Amino acid sequence: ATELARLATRQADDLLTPPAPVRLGDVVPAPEQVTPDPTADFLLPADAALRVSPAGRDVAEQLAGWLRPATGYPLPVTDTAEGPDGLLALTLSSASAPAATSAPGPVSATGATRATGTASAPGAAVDPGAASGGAAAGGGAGRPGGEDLGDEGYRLDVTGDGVRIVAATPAGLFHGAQTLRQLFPPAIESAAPVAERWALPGGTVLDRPRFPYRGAMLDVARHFFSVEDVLRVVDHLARYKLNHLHLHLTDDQGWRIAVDAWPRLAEVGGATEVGGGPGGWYTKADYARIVDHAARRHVTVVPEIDLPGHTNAALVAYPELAPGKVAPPPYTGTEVGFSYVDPTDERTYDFVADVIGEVAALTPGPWLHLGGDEAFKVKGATYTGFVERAQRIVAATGKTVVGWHQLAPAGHLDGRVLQWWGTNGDDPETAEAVRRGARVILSPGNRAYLDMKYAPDTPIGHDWAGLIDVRRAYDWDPGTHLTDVPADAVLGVEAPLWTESVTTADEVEFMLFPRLPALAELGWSPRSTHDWDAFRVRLAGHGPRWTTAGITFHPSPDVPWP
Ligand code: TNX
Repeated sequence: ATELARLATRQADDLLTPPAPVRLGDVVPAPEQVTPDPTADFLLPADAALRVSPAGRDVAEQLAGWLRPATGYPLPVTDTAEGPDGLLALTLSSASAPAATSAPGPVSATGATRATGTASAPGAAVDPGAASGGAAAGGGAGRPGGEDLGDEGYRLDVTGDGVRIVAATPAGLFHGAQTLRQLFPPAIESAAPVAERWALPGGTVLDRPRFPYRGAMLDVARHFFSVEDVLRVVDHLARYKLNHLHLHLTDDQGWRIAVDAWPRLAEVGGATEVGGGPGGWYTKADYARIVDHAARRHVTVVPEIDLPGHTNAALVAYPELAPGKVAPPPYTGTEVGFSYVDPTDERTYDFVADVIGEVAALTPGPWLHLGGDEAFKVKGATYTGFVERAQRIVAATGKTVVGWHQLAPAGHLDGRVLQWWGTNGDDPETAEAVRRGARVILSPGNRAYLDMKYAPDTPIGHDWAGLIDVRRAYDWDPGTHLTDVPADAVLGVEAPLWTESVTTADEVEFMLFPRLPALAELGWSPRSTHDWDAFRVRLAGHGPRWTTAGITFHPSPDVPWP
């Protein structure tokens, strides 16, 4: 009789238990496949532990780190070898690994590995030339339960008995852990313990990215941002499964990275910024901190050295690089297109080789960005000749060239990537470069530019490419945006934040949120999930998370915030 009574109370409890407040389908970016099971909600108990296979340990530690402050639970992380599955199990399954990238290690930008036959720098073993953008990256050998999770995908199961994340790689586990984080009530973002039912919605999420390259750019040249500010931006990218941070390290107003062979670049060229502020620059140790923090979050740093234009700060430091060999005055305004390094002097190519060599050595990722934009005073064959030499210098370091789409007319080089920032998708020059083998990253100025104002009254930002509120940032398709550029030539998307008018970390966040999650969804989610009406509602649920986390955002009228 007591046993019966106990069962009856338990059933009554189950009936009275409110469902988890977040629905399984509320995730941003939208997962490939969501199968809710409302009978299988899970309530995190105070004594829950995370069980993880050794290669997933770091991801489990990060997940526990996100959950401990608000829950106040200890959430110990233990090895799967030490006992049965815990309530939160993170498992790397080599059976779900893509053909060649099952080994844990630096996140690959592409998901495919092949022998290049050319000398590769350590850490550049993954050949971006093998990427097949568009389609889910990764060869796909094993398929547990018919699933090919690729090198960034994961499967998340929430049942009444616990939570399980399975992936083929630490990157996949990490993305799964970010999804799980979003399924907790928004109070999970609190830095201090909160009394809350930590309920998760039951069901299964099966998820993989649409494009292998999903990124944002931070211009640290127009205004300098501290290492701490940059690390915070990395964390924001990682929340939304973006996997590249492009750092615009050099421009007219400042040179931000130490170069041993040319020390005045940073010491002199780094001392200015837009508006006359103090500027600043990263030591190699500073830069390594950014790269390491990003790598732990499965974000690859893409350094940009902008050449041959946007170089006034370098010319101030080394007049020998300037046409006419006369140092220009330091520049703290916001015009573009007036400066360039002397393309007719061999010394310039020594400079390029030294800088590119040192920056490549700081870069575990496969990419090196050469800029190439708005070099209005270096024209025709002089421009393409300079770019072709610079491209070869990059290739000699084992890195793959990325550049703004102005690089298009220069000779093709294996694997090179053009970052398209135009505002009219009819661009025959870029389409022709693609026919010769180039791939593209899409950053349309009138869709993806995070320095554009949201509305006429936005206090900072530009409007030369138009106003971009959330709907405009969301409603386009990277796969079909450029005329005569097929989806399989699209490596991915990137949202650049130029900082002529952006001076503080709060202002960076204000310009990122909520447009960055919109771009993240374009890069990650299958096109079949694209739906503005559904997206704006899902996005709305993130407002309270940002508020709780202390993230500044633009309360866009496009979004029905709660
Ligand atoms: C154009 S986009 C630039 C930048 C400016 C930006 C301002 C591109 C490759 N070059 O130098 O900061 O416009 O929106």
